[in-house]
Amino acid sequence: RFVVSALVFVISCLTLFITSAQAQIHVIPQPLHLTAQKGGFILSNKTVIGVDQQSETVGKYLQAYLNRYYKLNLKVKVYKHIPANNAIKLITGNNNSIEGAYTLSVVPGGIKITGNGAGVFYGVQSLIQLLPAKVAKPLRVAACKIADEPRFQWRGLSLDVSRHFFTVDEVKKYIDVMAHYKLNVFHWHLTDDEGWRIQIDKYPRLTEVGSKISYYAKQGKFRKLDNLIDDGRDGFYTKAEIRDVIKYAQDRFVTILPEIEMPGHSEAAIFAYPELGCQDSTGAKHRVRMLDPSEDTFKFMEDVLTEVIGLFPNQYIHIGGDEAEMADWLKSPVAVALMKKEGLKNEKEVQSYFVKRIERFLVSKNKKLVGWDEILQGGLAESATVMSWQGEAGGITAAKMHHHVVMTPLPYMYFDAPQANEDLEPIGWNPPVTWQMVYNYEPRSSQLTPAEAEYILGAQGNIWTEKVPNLRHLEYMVYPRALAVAELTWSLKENKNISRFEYKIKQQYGLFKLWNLNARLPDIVGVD
Ligand code: TNX
Repeated sequence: RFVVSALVFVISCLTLFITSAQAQIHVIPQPLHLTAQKGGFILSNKTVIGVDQQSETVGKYLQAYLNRYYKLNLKVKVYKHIPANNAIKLITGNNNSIEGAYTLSVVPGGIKITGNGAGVFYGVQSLIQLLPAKVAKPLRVAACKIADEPRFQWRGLSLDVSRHFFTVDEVKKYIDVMAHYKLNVFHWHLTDDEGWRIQIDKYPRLTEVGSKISYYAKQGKFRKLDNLIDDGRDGFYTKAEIRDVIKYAQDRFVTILPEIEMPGHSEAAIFAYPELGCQDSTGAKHRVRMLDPSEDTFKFMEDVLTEVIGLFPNQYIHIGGDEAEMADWLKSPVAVALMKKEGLKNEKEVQSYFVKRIERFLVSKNKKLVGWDEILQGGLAESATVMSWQGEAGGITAAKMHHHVVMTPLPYMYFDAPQANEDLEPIGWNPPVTWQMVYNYEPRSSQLTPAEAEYILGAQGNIWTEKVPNLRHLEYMVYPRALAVAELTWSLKENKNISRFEYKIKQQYGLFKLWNLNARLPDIVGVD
């Protein structure tokens, strides 16, 4: 009996040892190659962060992170002039040309990260996940080797700041967490019926009036906002604030995709400039959400987009295009005259004309147009990228037409949906979307040939904030589902494993606490 008990004891010790070793080398999203090794590296105030010219910003980012969360004061120095030992070296350049690829090696003597572009930054993100989630002494990082690269170039997350406004600091925290999980496109939904959120110099009423919809609704001067919880939240970003957020995102290798909605979802803009709204033959406003396809509207949109382009350096601009109440145009003399002049057969062709004209304008400014899948109706603009939200059909059609596609289908990628049985969760739109449903989603549909599937740039989680009144609630809705988006867009299909992922998200709670992130706990809690 003694032998048996001794054996059981040895086996449990071994299991404990193996699992605790494993517990420290989990990373979200799952790296391409990850091997645990013996031993570990102890980080202290004597550790030096070694950088080159290109990796200096990332070095300073790591320095600030270690100071903020672990109260460490590390020096950043040029790596060629530092001792071989007790250093974290951030080296620009390796032989993997995929944007974001990196290597990370942790040995008892030190840490080395190599990569091009965002690669060094992503190596640092993996390192951050290897650190203990609590301020501990010694601060030990388990030895390992990682060689990693992303599967998709578009790893997105949206935020609707129209239905409820979110402050610059809140947006920065959102971007911070995205970057921790190697998400790289922040889709900023800046305008909608319930609020215009971006300063435009040429049209000051957009912010003077259009950003205060909740106020006007309370005054009885705007319709009742009964589709919004807490009646919305007013506010807007000045240009200086937008530039600040863009720089902040750039330092974290996050590209911002700004969205300016047209021709529907434009009630706030029309409230500020009523002459842009769709009018019937009596001149009365027929519907308040639709822009008329008038020359004044095109001039307005081109002016607005010119200022937006002046702010955002990235190549893509999102022009909305969803849920336009196109039938309204059939009662508008302006639209009817346009149909006659341009030989447009129906309202869908008017929408197509509208989007194509805006596309030509964006292309003339060296930008690429992104729109929701409704822009397929009536004929797709020549170089448009389609965001497929009403299921996958629009995206599949667009990919077959050799257009780029971002998959954001409602049944898997909508984080305004509750995360489980609706009775137990905060009120949301649509049937529940569990993190498991998100995790199992495959952006490259089997209906596409391998060549067509190449047009799928990636996928994105979307959150609409009609029912999301504040940051705590937002974080609850977005996490952990956004971590599933990170893994399905970054990691190879063959490298996904849902039970390991469940273990990993539980393991992240230490970090969530450290970051003060209000993520939803899955039903089995208890992993530290
Ligand atoms: C549809 S998704 C919309 C949003 C709403 C959302 C609610 C999309 C392109 N348009 O304006 O907020 O449904 O789930």
